[in-house]
Order: sequence, then C-alpha cells, then structure tokens
Amino acid sequence: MKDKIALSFENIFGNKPIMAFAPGRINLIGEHTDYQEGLVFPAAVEQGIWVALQENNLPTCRIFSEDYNEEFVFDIHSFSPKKGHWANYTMGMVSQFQQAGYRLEGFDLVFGGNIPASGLSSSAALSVAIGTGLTELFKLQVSKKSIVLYAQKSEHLFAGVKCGIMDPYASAFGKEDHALILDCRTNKHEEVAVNFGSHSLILVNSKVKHNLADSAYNKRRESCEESVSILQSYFPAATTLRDIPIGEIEKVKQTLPATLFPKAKHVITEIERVNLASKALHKGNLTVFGNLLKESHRSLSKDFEVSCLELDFLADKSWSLPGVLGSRMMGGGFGGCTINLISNSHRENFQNEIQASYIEKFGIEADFIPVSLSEGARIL
Ligand code: GAF
Repeated sequence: MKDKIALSFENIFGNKPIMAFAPGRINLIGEHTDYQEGLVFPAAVEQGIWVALQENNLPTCRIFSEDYNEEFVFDIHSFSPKKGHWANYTMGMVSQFQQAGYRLEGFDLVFGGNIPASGLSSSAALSVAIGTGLTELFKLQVSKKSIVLYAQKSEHLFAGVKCGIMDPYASAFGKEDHALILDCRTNKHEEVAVNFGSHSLILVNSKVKHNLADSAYNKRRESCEESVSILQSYFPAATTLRDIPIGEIEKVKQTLPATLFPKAKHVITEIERVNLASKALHKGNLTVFGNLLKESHRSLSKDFEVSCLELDFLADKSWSLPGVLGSRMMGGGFGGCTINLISNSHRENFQNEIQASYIEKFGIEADFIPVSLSEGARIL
C-alpha cells in the first residue's frame, strides 16, 4: 500500500513525497468512558492509513483521496469545514497546527488505506497520519501527545463528532503485541503485554452503519454531562462520571431521572470492568476476561443503548458457540464490528455458524477479520 500511495503521489504531482503511516484501532474493553475521563483498553492494529506529502510552494493545499479518486484544493490561509466531506480531516489538522502557532506552507497530499471495516477508526488514523506527516515535512517540534489532542479537536470542530481521546491515542501510541490501559483523565497509558495463547481476536464486521450514529454519539455524551451536573449536589467534587464510586450506584439511581440512570450506570460500571479486565489479563485468566466482554456488551446494549439488532444478534450467536470466550460490540456503536475471543481450534466452525445464521436472519454476509496488536504511527 505504501508504494501504491507514493506512486500515486508521483503521478499526480510529479515529485517524490515523504510518507507517514498511522494504524486503525481495536478496543478490548471500555466503551464510552473516554469522554468521562475513564479508563479504556485499546490497541493499534496492522491496518491503517498511508499519507504521502510534499511542499508545493503555493498558498494552497491540494489533497487527493485514493478511495474517492477525487482531488480537493483549499487555500491554506482561509478555509472552513464542508459538511460530511473527506477533506475535513486534513483541513481540521491544518487548522489545529495553525492555532497552536505553527506556520505551515502549501503542500500536496495523497492518502489511502487498508482498514477493512467501519468501527476501526479510520478517521483517527487519517488525522494522526496527517499530523505525523506535517510534523516531519515542516520539521516541527510537535509531540505525539499534541498530535493526538489536535486529532481529537479536529474531529470535534471539522467533523462535528464530540469524540474522546481513545482513537487517536491508540493510533499514535500503539505497541506490537501490547494493548494500552489509557487513563483518559491524565492522558497517560501503561503498555500491557497481551498473549491470548491458543485463542485469537477476530472481528466480525456487521456491515451496518446507521446514519444517525454521529448525532446519537453526541447525545450520549450530553446525557453523561447532564447526569454529572445533577449528581454534583451529592458528589460536589465530581467533574465527570469517573468520580462517582461504584459503591454509590444506589444513590445515583435515586438521584437521577429514569432516562439518565442506566447511561450513567453503564459508564461507572464499564470503568470498573476495564480495571477488572486488565487484572484478569495480567493473571492470564481468559475466562474472567471473556465474561467481562459479555457484561460490557449487555451494558452497552441495554443500558447505554448504542447497539443495534445486527450487533446484538452477532454477539448473542457468538456466545452460544463452542470455543468462544467473549464477544461484544466494539467502538461507538450503531454498527461496525463485534470483537470476539475464540479458541483457534473452533475458529472455522465459528465463522461457518455465524455466517450462515447472519445471512439467514439479515441477508448480509459478514466479514471475519483477524487482528494482531501492532505499532503506532510512524514516518516510513
Ligand atoms: C468512538 C469515539 F471516537 C471514541 O472516543 C470512543 O468514545 C468510542 O467511540 C466509544 O468507546 O470510537
């Protein structure tokens, strides 16, 4: 893919680019906790986005998307988001560099990738690859952490999704054969060596993407914020749901309206599940780890209400099959993939059973994507 993107750049712009790469991510457990300053447990995957770029001595940026086979040009000193456009991720990152006081000159850019499904955060991978590339191209002193924060802000301002920090963080800081326990309050992580032995992680792509996913995501975030402001009368020091002790769930139940309580409960209990899951992995107890994935799915589906019929079906079916230790929806929800921990000797049967039943129920052919935990963003 690297050579393809570099060649495409040479064909379009006629000179040699520098190349940057940033991976997509999975998340073992810890969904919708990052924007409440909780814990998450993501990892970078092998697949990602490649960016080729070079200065062009013009006051404009000319960017080309391999996937859309389309060019977009903008004035580097005057631009604004275009609703739903793929160019927002480049403009958003340029804007973040400029707001931080870095002077960028015009540049040309080509990007493309091999992220095989939605829900693996190709948008964060693209933003982090662009940030990594711009830092190298203009010889700037921009830390990885700043690139992560710019990517998050860019997504808020140019794509309109009020995401947390998990996706760009995992893309930037991923490490081979490791997952990251990331504390989204301090924005610091610990690398956890992951060895599933005779089991593997397989994603099942539901091939579903609901149109309202972005607005529903923002609504979930708002309901968490509303809960915090109500709960502050009992927990005055609380600034996020992270600050509510799990032992106080009953008090939370009595305090919050029935519409808000289950969502707050999800966040509070999910943070605890991340703690327990990292301990279970540390001890090599995959059964406990898998059960936590199951609980996470139930909580995301029933309490936080970010699943959908297809994801519920895939997770349910998975749990019923031999050799499956854990299964749950992964990422923001409303479509995308489930993540499954499966014994290698049962993998073929797992794929056959899931495929046959998913086609029968929804008429959709699922994709099965084995993932390996990989290195984060880099200049190539
Ligand atoms: C999306 C967001 F971008 C993340 O910040 C995170 O909230 C995730 O959904 C849910 O855990 O990927």
